[in-house]
Amino acid sequence: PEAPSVRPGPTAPILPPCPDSPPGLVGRLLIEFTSPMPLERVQRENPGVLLGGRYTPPDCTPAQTVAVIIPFRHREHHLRYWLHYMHPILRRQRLRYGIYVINQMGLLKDPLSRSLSGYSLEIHGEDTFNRAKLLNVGFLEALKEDATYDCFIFSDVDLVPMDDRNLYRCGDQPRHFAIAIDKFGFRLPYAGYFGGVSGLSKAQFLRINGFPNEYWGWGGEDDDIFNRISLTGMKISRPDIRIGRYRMIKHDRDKHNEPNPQRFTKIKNTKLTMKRDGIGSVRYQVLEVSWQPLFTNITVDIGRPP
Ligand code: UD2
Ligand code: MN
Repeated sequence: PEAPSVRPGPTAPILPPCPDSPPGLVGRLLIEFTSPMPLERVQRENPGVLLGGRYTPPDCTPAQTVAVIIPFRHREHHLRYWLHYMHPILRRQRLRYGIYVINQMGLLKDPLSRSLSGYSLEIHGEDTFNRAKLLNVGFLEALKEDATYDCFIFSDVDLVPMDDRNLYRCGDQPRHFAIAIDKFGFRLPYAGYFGGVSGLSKAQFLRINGFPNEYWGWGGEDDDIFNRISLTGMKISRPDIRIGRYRMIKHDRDKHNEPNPQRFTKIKNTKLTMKRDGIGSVRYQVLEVSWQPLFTNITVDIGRPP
């Protein structure tokens, strides 16, 4: 099937550029994760969002087109809260955007299978998680759907901003959005912290050869990305500490995302590894693309650690 399109048709009126500071933002928001959040309700509350989670402001032309990329596995309950809070925020921010959930699943190798590839069609989700590789996949797959994406926001599924003045846009330097998370006492845990939610323009992302593919399991990949940015002479831009506040949904460590013991040595070698390991070398297999009402789900097999 054809990817859904949000380009205006030939008869669409020419709209003025969207303002730099969108009117109608509300500022500080009340964010809580207690009442259950059915997707039908989220859909009802966001009638302007098109199939695949695409949106274009009705009253102005945005300067950028933003792909929001979420690394994902078995966090449906978090995704429902994320969509509930984020769609209205992104709409108020007057963004043209699409939401891409990159769902890590594997194909079970079945030695008895008669298929040519030697793989059965059984999909499973039990290989070691790899957040940064999923983000690389999201970058490529979003661009396949819409070549006009020029800004990429990478967000954990469990992080919701507490202030809609934290604009999900790209600028002349890579942006770190989640700088004051409740679980860190609303402070930056360390100066080089780049985890949670970050944003790079297409050009900035390509300049650092994307993200590393070789961080399997929990931790270190965000520091490697920070290193890539510093090593290419860019500087991280951050919002005001009073505005970059976030709530993280409380959770335990997932299965198959154990802390990666190699992370400490790996982040010392970014300078050596970033040229060969990145967006230029990512290998994966798309298992399914499905355009849901509030997001595009891309299920991928990204392999397993060597
Ligand atoms: C921290 C960082 C995160 C990343 C991670 C280390 C914060 C707020 N976030 O998150 O950006 O650097 O450490 O890898 O500091 N996920 C799934 N299913 C899984 C496992 C992970 O969907 O089974 C996704 C999901 O989007 C999740 C994200 O990966 O939010 C990060 O994993 P986490 O939330 O378990 O790790 P956390 O909170 O320590
Ligand atoms: Mn988390």
